[in-house]
Amino acid sequence: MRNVKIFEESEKYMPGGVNSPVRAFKSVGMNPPILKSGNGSRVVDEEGNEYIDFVASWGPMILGHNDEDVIKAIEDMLKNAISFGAPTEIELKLAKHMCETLDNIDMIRMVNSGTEATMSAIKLARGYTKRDKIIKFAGCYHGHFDGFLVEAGSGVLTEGIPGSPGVPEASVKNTLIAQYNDLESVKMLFEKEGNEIAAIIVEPVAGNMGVVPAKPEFLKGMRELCDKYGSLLIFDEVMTGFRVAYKGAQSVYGVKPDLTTFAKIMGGGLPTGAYGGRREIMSQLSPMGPVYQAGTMSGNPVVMAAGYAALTKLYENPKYYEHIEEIGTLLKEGVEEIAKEKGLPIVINRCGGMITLFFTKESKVETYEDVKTCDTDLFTRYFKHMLENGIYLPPSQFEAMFIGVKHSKEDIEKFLDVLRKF
Ligand code: KE4
Repeated sequence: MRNVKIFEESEKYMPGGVNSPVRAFKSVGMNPPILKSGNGSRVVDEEGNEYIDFVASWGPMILGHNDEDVIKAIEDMLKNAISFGAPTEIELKLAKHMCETLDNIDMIRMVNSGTEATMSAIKLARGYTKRDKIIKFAGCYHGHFDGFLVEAGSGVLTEGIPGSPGVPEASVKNTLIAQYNDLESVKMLFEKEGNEIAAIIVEPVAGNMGVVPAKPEFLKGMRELCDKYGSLLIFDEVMTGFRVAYKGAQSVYGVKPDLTTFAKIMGGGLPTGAYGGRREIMSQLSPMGPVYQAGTMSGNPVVMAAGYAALTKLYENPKYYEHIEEIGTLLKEGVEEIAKEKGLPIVINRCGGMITLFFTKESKVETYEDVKTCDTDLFTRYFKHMLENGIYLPPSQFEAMFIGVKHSKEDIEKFLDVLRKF
């Protein structure tokens, strides 16, 4: 009973026993396994139970746990450096690699989390346009920055919190809410106050209400609105970057954002984030320009070494994405077959290695309204059954599960067998 013993003691010293709310498994009403080790597609808890891991640290571990190249890069860097707070060559190598291998990044700034990336991108957009208002979408989550905690997704949606205490009205009065995949709802806001809108921030494939891919005309239409009103289009690719394709969702849709935010995969499993885009915008950032953003651990050499190892490995092995596409298709088709066979109300949305099984009677899930029709009690029963049978999933209907390079066809067959028993 080590899992319970450890978790109960954790609850004494850390609020909810965790350092990030979704990990507490509150929404599924159970104590979480305490994980001890990971290897490839597997994780093992403190009681020796092994699971096939479809959480992947909420996205970062696309190469699988204990990747030998990432580990070696970290070990080699540690021989010389942990942290200096000074320029290093390794941060240049990662920055240069991202600017050269991604399509719409002239310059990039490293930070320490996805939230830091998105809040900094918003500040930069406001500084560059000299406007205050931003548009975000109900059900999308861009981190815990005050200005975003309005009808957010992920843990805010999972916990059913309308916003969050501690966020003054002043912090959200400049945040306008539109509806995902509903271009009209965006157009209306621009017609009303377009010349005050600094930016739109959007998940080009939503992952935080569960996976809901954008309709192509939705993203294209927002690009045109931003061009018309002089606002910036920010793609939050914290989850989709290096996930739905190496070059992210923007390469899948062929829509060019002005700024892009990254995190998760780009750190190889260590804490990091970044934002980047057109030179004329990025050059507004201190010390080059007047917009101030800073960070003691930004560009940490050990983190940069891990990220550089991960991204170069992904870039040099395009067949990794073919593998993910192949087993992702296997999973989707298998789930649809079982749902039909057993009369299970499931809609499965997938984009690359990002997948969500929605427990809804609807025939499709394309909007936040569709998402809200889900039966979270049925999801909870599914979640518990899968966990008891060695399948480790995100403990929320409003999250994405992830498949990566080290997931095998056998892993997918096991998932489908356990689902069939459910
Ligand atoms: P972090 O600050 O948690 O590194 O990143 C915030 C963030 C920003 N943008 C998108 C699209 C994101 O998905 C996230 C964080 N994702 C959640 C999972 N849906 C992190 C899990 C957690 O909160 O523990």
